[in-house]
Amino acid sequence: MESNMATVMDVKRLTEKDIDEVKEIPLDTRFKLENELTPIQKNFLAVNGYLVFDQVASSEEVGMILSETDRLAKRWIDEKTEVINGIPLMVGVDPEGKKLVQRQPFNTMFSDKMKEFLRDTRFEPIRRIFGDEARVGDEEKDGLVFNRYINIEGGRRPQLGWHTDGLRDLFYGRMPGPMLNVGMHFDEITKEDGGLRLIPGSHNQGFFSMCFKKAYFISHKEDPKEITVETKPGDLTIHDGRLWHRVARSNKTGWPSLRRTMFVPYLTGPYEPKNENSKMPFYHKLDKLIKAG
Ligand SMILES: O=C(O)CCC(=O)C(=O)O
Ligand SMILES: [Fe+2]
Repeated sequence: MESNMATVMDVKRLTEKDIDEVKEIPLDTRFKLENELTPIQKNFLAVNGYLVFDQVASSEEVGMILSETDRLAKRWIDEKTEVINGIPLMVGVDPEGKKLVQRQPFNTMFSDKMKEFLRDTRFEPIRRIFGDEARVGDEEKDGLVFNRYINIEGGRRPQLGWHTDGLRDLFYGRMPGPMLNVGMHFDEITKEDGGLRLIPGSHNQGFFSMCFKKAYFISHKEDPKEITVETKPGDLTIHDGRLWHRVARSNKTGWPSLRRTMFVPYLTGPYEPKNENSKMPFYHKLDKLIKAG
């Protein structure tokens, strides 16, 4: 097996025949997660920059995560917590006017059940995509983040503008380090529900277009090359940290527009854990200034 992420994700490692084979596969394919990623799945990831796996978590596990993340959100609102390990909680309102945590970081550091779930052997093939030295980054960057999007008048976060998750590294003037963002989805989402839009293959770009292709977080414009990722509760998605994506606003309003996801990075390179003394990173200050989403 390949030993590092740069090799696995590099489309240059594929032959023309491999690439032609991938181009035959529909972009909305829902793959099955097994003990090992198949060569086709690895090639699809290298060419397109993402994979969608059909229902990797059971309905009991989906229920457990929703109740654990609700418990944490309630606790943080009751305790008036604003920042966790240097990362701000994003708090908006729900359709009844109550506080709604729309983005909460580091969930597994406060929930043993979620921590155990994240380390289940079924996720090992994803970790091993980059070789045995790769790790789940749930104590680094923003940890395991849980998101709640809702479309209501004056809402804080009905959508999220175009971005790549490697933005943080770009601030330091370097190409982002290898990163795979692994997501779980908790609602039945079709195109009219908004949801994840991504541009297949856009991870295979240079530093320049990663910096300037679109206005980070400000642009919400539909792209002719974008695809919609439709999901069912328990689906797992993975995408390269360099892939351009956004979250579109739902056509519905109020509770029917609720969309919940969670994301955690898988990383290689130096281990950089966060704790309660961690400083707020510059990109989160900027995020507040430009009112991302
Ligand atoms: O909710 C999603 O599907 C994507 C969220 C996202 O792209 C992000 O938080 O960086
Ligand atoms: Fe993202």
